[in-house]
Amino acid sequence: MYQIYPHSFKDSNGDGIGDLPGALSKLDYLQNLGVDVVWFSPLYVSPLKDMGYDIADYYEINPLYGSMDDWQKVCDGLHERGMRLMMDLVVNHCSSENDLFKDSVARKNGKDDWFIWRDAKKDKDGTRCPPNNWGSAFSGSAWEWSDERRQYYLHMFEQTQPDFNWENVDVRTEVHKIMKFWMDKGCDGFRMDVINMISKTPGLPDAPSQNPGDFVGPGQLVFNGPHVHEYLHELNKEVYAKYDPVINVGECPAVTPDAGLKYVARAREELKMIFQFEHTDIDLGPGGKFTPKSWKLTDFKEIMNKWQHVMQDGDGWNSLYLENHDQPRSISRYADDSPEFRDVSARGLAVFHVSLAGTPYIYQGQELGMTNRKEWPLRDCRDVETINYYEDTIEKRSRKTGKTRDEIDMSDVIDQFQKKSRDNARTPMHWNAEKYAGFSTSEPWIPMMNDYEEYNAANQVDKSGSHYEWFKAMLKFRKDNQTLIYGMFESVDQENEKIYAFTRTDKDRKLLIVCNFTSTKVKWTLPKDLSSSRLKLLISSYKDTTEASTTLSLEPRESRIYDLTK
Ligand code: TEU
Ligand code: CA
Repeated sequence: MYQIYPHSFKDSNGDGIGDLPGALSKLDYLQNLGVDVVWFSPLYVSPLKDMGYDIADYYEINPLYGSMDDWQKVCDGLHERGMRLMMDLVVNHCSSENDLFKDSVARKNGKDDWFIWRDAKKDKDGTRCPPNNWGSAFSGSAWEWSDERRQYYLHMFEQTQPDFNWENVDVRTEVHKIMKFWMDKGCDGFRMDVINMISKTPGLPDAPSQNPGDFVGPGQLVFNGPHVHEYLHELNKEVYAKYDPVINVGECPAVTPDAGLKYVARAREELKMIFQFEHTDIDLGPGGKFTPKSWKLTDFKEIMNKWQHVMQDGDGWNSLYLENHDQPRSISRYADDSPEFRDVSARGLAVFHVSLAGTPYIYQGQELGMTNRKEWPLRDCRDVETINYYEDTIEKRSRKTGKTRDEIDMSDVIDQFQKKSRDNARTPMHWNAEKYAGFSTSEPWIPMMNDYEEYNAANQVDKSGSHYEWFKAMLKFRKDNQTLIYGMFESVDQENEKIYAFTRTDKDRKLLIVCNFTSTKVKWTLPKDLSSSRLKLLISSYKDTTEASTTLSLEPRESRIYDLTK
């Protein structure tokens, strides 16, 4: 799977914003890489408060990206090349500019009950306040007052992203209709945004809170709610089951492996895959993603290995992602983006990524070895989550200390933006070494990385030893070695803090994958139960290794695959 973030992929008309004709011109690039399915982040009409995850019209393409005709050309172009198209479906919420919401505000056209409306509460002084203490994912209360309707509506994300009331069967029927509309045109399935948030805890009770008066994330009060499986089973029956074959993946923050399996276990007929968040929440600090938390390799292994086991034991299937449009770049987060180790990190991670059980998802630029930007001063930030967090934090600090904005030290926050901001993934794709990296002929909507002259597609496609060619080779290796697709996963030496090793076994072969997750050389001795096997080296992310003994000397960030059978 390959994810395109349309705003930043390829601009065709020089307005600094990626678009569908741009994407159309790059389909050969994707086919050549070995991609089977392309997932587009939202393309629909949107005011772009949350970059298209706020949909104003589910049945039209955003004119910034082109026309329905352009969409059809991309869809057909993918099919002609043997690839499929996965759209992004954002139906936990829409944009407040959507007519569905406007009608609901006005209590018109039977839409009264399509969103989650509640009367105000009154505090001690009789001042109007929100119905509960839930905080939105993008700072502040999760409730917004409508003067017109004289009620609050729930928005788990930005205030212009009202949550649908899925308990209303008309809402669910409308979602089915939207899906069929696109699938009838040739779309092959959907990545379903925060789909485990569609059923909220009845009564919408307050979340437990240390500081009364603060807004707090409601956690399990909004995730994996009492009706979520019923709604997804119904959706499967009404839509997916009528089209064959289909693809889908549900985005599910805050799921444990056991809860996650319930969405994808084959017999339950809900979804094919989910995106879980445990490995991306690994560095989530006590105050949320912009507060730091250190982690050890064994923490990472524990998470990844748990998911591997739960899915294979429970007849489910994993999605495998290390980065996406919401996450920092994987080299910067899980490996080492310093000049010396960046390239070996990219190569080593690619081997790791394709060797786990599940479907690998590549995010645009990952195949070129793109990293986080080195700094994100506030003026460069574009993401609503990032900007709101800054404003919320500076305001809280100012209230607490009585200092003015200029006097407040925000360097810790700016430092965290460099590590975690979603803008890291959203810098324009690097196509060549020309100005604006061949992404556009005019200044892009978001600052470029400054390393594009070296890290770009023109430098890499068909250039032996490049990241693109390495990724391509790894995807091919995976397809040529079915053991990596269907083989059973087993962890090896799980307590090791430097080496991530595991085996994949089917009836014909046993493969051993060994990844050095440090930037130093590491010697690793095979555990006893494996040491009697004969090792045949199949892959090393370094050029000249031939080593095949029971004690291995791994180079910094090196990954290898051995055949243990022959
Ligand atoms: O993301 C859901 C989600 O959990 C993220 O918002 C997460 O809280 C945040 O990105 C962590 O930094 C999906 C989309 O992928 C995201 O782009 C949207 O902003 C969000 O839903 C709302 O639609
Ligand atoms: Ca454009």
